[in-house]
Amino acid sequence: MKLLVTGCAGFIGSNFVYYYLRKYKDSFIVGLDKLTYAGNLENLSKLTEEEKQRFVFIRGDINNNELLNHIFEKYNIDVVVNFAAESHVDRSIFEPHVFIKTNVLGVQSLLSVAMEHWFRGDKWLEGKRFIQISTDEVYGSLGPEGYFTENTPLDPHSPYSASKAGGDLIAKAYYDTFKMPVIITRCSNNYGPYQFPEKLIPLMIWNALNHKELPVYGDGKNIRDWLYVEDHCKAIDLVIEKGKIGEVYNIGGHNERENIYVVKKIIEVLRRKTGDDKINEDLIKFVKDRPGHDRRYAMDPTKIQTELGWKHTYSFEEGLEITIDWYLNNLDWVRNTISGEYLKFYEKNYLGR
Ligand code: NAD
Ligand code: TDX
Repeated sequence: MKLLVTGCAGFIGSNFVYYYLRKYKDSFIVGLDKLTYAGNLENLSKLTEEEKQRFVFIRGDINNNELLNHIFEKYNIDVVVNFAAESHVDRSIFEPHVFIKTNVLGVQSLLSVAMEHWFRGDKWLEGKRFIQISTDEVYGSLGPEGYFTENTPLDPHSPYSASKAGGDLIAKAYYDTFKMPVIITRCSNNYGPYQFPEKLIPLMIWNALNHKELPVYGDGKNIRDWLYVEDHCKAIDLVIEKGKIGEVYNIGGHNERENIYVVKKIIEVLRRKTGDDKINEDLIKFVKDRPGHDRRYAMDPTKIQTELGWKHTYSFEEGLEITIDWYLNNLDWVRNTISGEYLKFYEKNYLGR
């Protein structure tokens, strides 16, 4: 099976490349990534020599149809897994246009090029799949009760979630109109190794280790439904194998936590692991709320559980322990990532190959 994994140098994309190459020894992945500030090839530096034989990296934009055509022609792609996106809500408030460009127009480019190569005569080639990786945020915000199901109407509030909803709708339109083999997955908040330290969990870990303020938006009682990234990768694997085309699958592990709980838990675990008493709750600072801040996300994953047999394996507290250990063991990675040094890794190891 030949996969095109876009956004392969980002957080979830890189975790997925490891997961898939290790599980399927006959698989081959073409990884495409623009290497924005969030894409870091150091994330893939743990591939073994054998795995590197089954992985090709191409630096490029999902909006570049010429490049996409070249990739489809050269590699005879079976499955597209589209992780490439601008992914941070706060950034979308300041520069929405790049979100629309990648998360909406980029999806359309990928769909149209895949269609050009997969639709022959009057039918689709066998076994092709286009997996659009989306998010619970497209459903908007919940009150204290209830869950998002696949039938919950889309009601995005941030430029990020609106752009993801736009990508979903154009992907759905390719199925509705052309019967393209598209599947959309919507996952809740991920956490784990290689997450860029702008997102809540790695940001709090890094700031706490450096005795810097821990900025909690609003009253800290917004709720997110946390999923360890490996559980997300397993779900995508199942969707590729058994998912029904034209369908949407919600992914979440019933791990709802208030933000303030998450921050206090990080402090507790970090202090225990480092023995550093300066890591304490005095570091918490309640700051101005994020504009349009969604109050609560919670996924109903019944469909993927009953139809595809998926189940999450890690509780939030288990996943957080593993994640904190990973960050403690990879402090240089964080330093490189936030200083921009990561591009040197690309220049040294990949340019001119
Ligand atoms: P990330 O920001 O860590 O990685 C995104 C990657 O896409 C980066 O490597 C970046 O360089 C690349 N990229 C950006 N624009 C590109 C373009 N135009 N062409 C090619 N590559 C480009 O994001 P992530 O957290 O790994 O998220 C991956 C996907 O999963 C996104 O589609 C996101 O919407 C979705 N998602 C994320 C979460 C989460 O909690 N992180 C939850 C649900 C869904
Ligand atoms: O400094 C902070 N303080 C704070 O209180 C940051 C960065 C965040 N927060 C809050 C905002 C959210 O309620 O923590 C929660 C989590 O924030 P983020 O890590 O920015 O994630 P979120 O906005 O929930 O979006 C994430 O999950 C869904 C990903 O970034 C998206 O890509 C994904 O689609």
